[in-house]
Amino acid sequence: TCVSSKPLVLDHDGNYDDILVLLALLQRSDLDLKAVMVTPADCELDAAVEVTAKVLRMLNRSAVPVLPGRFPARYNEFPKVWRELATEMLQVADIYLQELPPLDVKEAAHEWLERYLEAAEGPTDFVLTGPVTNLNWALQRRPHLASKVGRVFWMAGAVDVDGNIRDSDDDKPQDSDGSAEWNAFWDPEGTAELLRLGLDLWLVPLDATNAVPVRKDFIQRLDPTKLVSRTAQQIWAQSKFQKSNAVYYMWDTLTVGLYLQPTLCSWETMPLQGHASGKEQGRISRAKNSSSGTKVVNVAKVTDVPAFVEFLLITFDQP
Ligand code: AGV
Ligand code: CA
Repeated sequence: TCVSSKPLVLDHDGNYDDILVLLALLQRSDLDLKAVMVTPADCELDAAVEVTAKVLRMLNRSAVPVLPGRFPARYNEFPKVWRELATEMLQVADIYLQELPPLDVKEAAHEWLERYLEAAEGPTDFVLTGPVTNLNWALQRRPHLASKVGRVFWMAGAVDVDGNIRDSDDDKPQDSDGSAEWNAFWDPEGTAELLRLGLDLWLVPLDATNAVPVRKDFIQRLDPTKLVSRTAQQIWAQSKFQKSNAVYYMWDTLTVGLYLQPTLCSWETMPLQGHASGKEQGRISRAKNSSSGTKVVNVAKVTDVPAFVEFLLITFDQP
């Protein structure tokens, strides 16, 4: 680890694009990945933890701790068919072939995080590609730890566009008006609380990710002679979404791309609020002004899609 490398924590929730985010971050020698937290939201936790540990093993980074999130869904469970996708990824050849000693994790993600931030000297960046429950828990309990938090890139919300919780076949989210995005919807109270903290928050909502559906030509351009590109290609090749009409977006991969290169899109700075309950629970919307306890956030708007796709391919192709 070189002196100038940036400390970073990833908190993901085990879906296809979450694992692609992990692959992308591990390609960067300028980052010091301190830990990977896995939130039990859009995944089966054990499978997602195992995929994470095997990817770290594959890229010779077994020393990076993998911490399971121990807060279950309070109200809004993700659809089962989506949560099963982490198990599918365990079948991907390059991941499957990794031998792992039995995972023996004693510490929960939120406990590790509190301990880590207490001990940290400088600020740590966060890339969050699932709900924000762990980070919010630590900061609600120990508000002074906010000074240890650097830039926070979070895939969540639908500010000026429709939400996506109705995209599931389940008719379960009935008590919702459909305005929320899933990562925010899973923990509406945590979402509302986090937005009030005034962090250096860079939000990547559906407003931006709607422009980046996963396309076949992108999958075909991944170079099968390079380990990480091949693994990414295998993940897409065996995925269920390829066989259905469902649209899968580069939600989380856009978020990591913008973390690594913020100039790939335009940003608008605005006061935002989260809706903690009722039909709008999980919704993230523009607030009238920043005086009513709402804080200003950088929100991703319009991405240079070809430049982003190039960037992602180059990142995955690094030897
Ligand atoms: O709402 C987007 C978030 C992202 O973090 N996740 C998937 C990404 O990892 C939830 C989600 C929305 N639609 C989905 C999702 C779908 N069709 N399949 C799986 N997950
Ligand atoms: Ca995710």
